[in-house]
Amino acid sequence: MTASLQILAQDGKPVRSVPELAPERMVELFEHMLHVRCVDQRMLKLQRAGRIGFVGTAKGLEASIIGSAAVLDHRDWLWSGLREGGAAVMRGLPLAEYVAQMYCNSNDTAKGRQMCNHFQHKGSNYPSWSSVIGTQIPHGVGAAFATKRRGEDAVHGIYFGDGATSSNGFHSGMNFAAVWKVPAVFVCVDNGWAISVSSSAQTCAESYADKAVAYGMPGVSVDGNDVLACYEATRSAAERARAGDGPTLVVLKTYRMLGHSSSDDPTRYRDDEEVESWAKRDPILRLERYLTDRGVLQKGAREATEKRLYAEIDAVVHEQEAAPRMALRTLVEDVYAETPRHLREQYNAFHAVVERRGEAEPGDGAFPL
Ligand SMILES: Cc1ncc(C[n+]2csc(CCOP(=O)(O)OP(=O)(O)O)c2C)c(N)n1
Ligand SMILES: [Mg+2]
Repeated sequence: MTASLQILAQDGKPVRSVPELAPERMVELFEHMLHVRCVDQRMLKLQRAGRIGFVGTAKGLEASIIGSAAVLDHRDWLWSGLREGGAAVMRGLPLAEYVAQMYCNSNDTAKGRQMCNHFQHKGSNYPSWSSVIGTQIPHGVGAAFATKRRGEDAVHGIYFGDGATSSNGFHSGMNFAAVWKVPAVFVCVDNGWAISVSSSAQTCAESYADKAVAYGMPGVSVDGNDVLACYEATRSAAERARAGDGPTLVVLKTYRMLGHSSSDDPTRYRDDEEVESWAKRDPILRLERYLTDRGVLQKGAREATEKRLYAEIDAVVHEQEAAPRMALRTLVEDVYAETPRHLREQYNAFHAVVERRGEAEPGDGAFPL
């Protein structure tokens, strides 16, 4: 069985050599992790207040998401599972677009066609989420194969959860990736649960990393609450992929601190003691301790950063909440070069209902038939 890589113990003390990262870079990682947590916290409040429809948080997973994605550069691609929106923000997805997607307003680049909390960003090679579990795995492998055939040097970070390892996409993706030796890093964020199915009930294998052996690629297990270990394991996997040596499976063992989503009540299927034991392994606190011990972070730095982040996030939220909603006509206007009669008729019938309910806005008017 593969031993789990750890660099920092929970008290912040290194247990092996620390990756060569400038102190400023470590502070950046710390701030990105805090950003993920602050954004989640705000989104959850907005959802509870009925201002947005749905949220799935990454609380507890910040080290896994930020530490691994920090390795990918601007050439690279990030194929998301369900919780890497914060990594996309770190890689260039503007927070305004992130929040617009939450509101499905007129600034939403998915044009309100996606469920909220499903992001995409062309500028940073971040394809649209699919919450059909595991489908991004063969998509990412296909794109990585294209990269290889074109002789380009991008690496594809393909993310998925523990639950997704039971999907057909996992098997076919892993198999093709190894056979074709594509430049991919498979990042399995094992967060303990797939909705109400515990990670230990998901597989009979001793470790998720062991699954790599059957496909003929290396598999590594990592302490997913240790941002430096996540960084180091993904860095060497990405280096291997870029050198043309093929894919690696990196398994980040962490814990989903909150429910599966804002629609879930985890107290129905898991014990408080389990959650409390993971609260003691908080990934942000671990890096904070390390950086404080080294004198890189001063006392009170975290509070000051949180204050600044919340102010920035709130400003974006206010701006996006005030933005107009996506025009209703876009429902039928994007499909054909000219909207055909049957779609115009359907739209007009829909518009009549909206008007009757007093919810029509200027510009929503019926099509001439
Ligand atoms: C093909 C498919 N089956 C079932 C679902 C319902 N579903 C949504 S999320 C989820 C669990 C995913 O668990 P995991 O892969 O561990 O990701 P996590 O939510 O923990 O990040 C399931 C079963 C789905 N979206 N797609
Ligand atoms: Mg999971």
